[in-house]
Amino acid sequence: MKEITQEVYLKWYEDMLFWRKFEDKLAAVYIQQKVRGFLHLYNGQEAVLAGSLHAMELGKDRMITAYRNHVQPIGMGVDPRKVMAELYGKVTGTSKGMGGSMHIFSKEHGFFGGHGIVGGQIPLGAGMAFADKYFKRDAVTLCYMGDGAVRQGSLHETFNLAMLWQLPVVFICENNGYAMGTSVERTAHTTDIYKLGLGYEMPCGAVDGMDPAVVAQEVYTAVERARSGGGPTFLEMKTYRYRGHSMSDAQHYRTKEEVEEYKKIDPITQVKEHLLENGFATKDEIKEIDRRVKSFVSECEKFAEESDYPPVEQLYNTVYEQQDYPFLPHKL
Ligand SMILES: Cc1ncc(C[n+]2csc(CCOP(=O)(O)OP(=O)(O)O)c2C)c(N)n1
Ligand SMILES: [Mg+2]
Repeated sequence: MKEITQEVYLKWYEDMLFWRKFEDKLAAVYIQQKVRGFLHLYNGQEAVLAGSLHAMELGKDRMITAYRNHVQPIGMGVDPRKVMAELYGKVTGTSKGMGGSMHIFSKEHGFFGGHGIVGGQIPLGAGMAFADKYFKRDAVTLCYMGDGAVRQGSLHETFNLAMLWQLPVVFICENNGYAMGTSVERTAHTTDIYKLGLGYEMPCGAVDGMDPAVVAQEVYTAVERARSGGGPTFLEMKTYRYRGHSMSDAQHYRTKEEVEEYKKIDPITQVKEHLLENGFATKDEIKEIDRRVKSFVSECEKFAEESDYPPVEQLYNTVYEQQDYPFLPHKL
């Protein structure tokens, strides 16, 4: 694996802080009703993404995830201003404002969404890996899912075929403890989620998902296994989300104390402490990064605010239409 140097830690700090503040801004503008529909935030889970990105080959490998999907495309190189504009429903967004929060997508950057059907991306991720193997492309797919999604039957169909065909895919469960308001303990006999891989003899294991260095190492091993023809891996990232499931979650299912406990192992704080303790950055240098992050988030907000809504003619551009069917409303 590429060495985890001072530069990597500095990048992790700046990236993770940017993702956190970007989403804090989204929460603020959501309350002002500038962003509408559902909004699921990733706050707390950032180390899973930061570590994974270090283990991947950007420009070649692919990523697919569920609806908690605003910062992953940014990590893969999509312009954050376009992501913010998409959330605002503006024409300058990644899908011309027609996708919104749950459907960020950029084929160019290898980011394949953005899926609102729980577990829907699991077979799709395997399908992407199948295509890469079939066309002999040297790419690996990282397919993310929640602890709730692993209870979908399609996971089992996918795991079976992924092993049978030795597909170049890494399945990553982000176990944040809850599926909406329901804890893993309330719904599952096997609470060690990684063990679901055992039934298929898929290499699997649990990982500290709050430390990007640990994530990077484990994901790298899995990615290299996939790339060298060794087939899939299933990793369970032990992580936590600080905010509710979505913006409309009153969070009656957990205590404030529980959330505070997890904040003690916050990935951004951990990386900041690593930077300071190892003399990789001074307090002033950290302040400078914080300032840069804040200003870039404001720039994204301004870009989204000042962009136009899509023209009304765009409404039907992405809708399937049978040419000889006369009863579409815009044709009446
Ligand atoms: C097939 C399907 N069933 C139910 C829902 C409603 N739903 C949306 S998110 C969610 C919980 C998923 O939890 P998890 O997989 O742990 O992901 P997290 O939100 O924690 O990231 C449910 C049940 C849905 N979107 N799709
Ligand atoms: Mg969950």
